[in-house]
Amino acid sequence: MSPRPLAVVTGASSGIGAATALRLARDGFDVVAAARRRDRLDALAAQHEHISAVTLDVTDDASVRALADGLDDVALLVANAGGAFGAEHVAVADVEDWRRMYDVNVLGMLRCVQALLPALEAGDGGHLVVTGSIAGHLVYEGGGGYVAAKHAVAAMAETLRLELTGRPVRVSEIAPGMVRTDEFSVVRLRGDQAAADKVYAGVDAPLTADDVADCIAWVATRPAHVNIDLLVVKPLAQAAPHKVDRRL
Ligand code: 8X3
Repeated sequence: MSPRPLAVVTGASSGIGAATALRLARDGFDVVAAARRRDRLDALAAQHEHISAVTLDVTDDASVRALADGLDDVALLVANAGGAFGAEHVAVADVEDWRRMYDVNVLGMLRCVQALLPALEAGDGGHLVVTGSIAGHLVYEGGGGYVAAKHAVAAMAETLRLELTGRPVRVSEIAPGMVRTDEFSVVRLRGDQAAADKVYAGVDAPLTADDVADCIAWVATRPAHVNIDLLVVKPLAQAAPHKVDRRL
């Protein structure tokens, strides 16, 4: 029996990352589920024999190097770690929030790509799938640092695709719109659960983490010569970040 291809998923302790790790394991990958919160990763790994947990902080060079050490043939890197901190207008935004968003979303992806690129190129080649956002392609009031960071993620994916031409590494971006997860909006809105609930108020069916995992799995399982550059996915109720059908 041929060995299962290896996938590394960052930000795998919750939401899209956790759903993607589970989906890829079910689809035939060996999955390294990497994130900061070890207890959650262990609970995820307990759900499937082909998921192993690795503690990872994408803002820490040494932590990313430790992840890459010993991984010499990676078929798929899902660079998913990220998040939004704050929803203030640019004029009053907190510089520290912007710094953190840039560090996690942009530099975190950069660190992981640099560390794992040799392993992605090894063997039959590899595939980098980055979790972007519609916020990487459109802007909206209050999007501020998150919009800026996700634009940088989209730009990095496109730049990498150019720079890796001729090398055996596909580069894809998944750009979801409204996804209801336990944490994304609560973290963005500084723990205010009521405000987070309002983001999805009256929306018939926001995307789920499983919906996005389904897109990632599809992109990752096309034939090796097929590169899906960008997959934008939104719920039926959402035409744009601020154009949402709400039945209130
Ligand atoms: C999250 C989508 O619309 O909140 O990545 O920016 S949005």
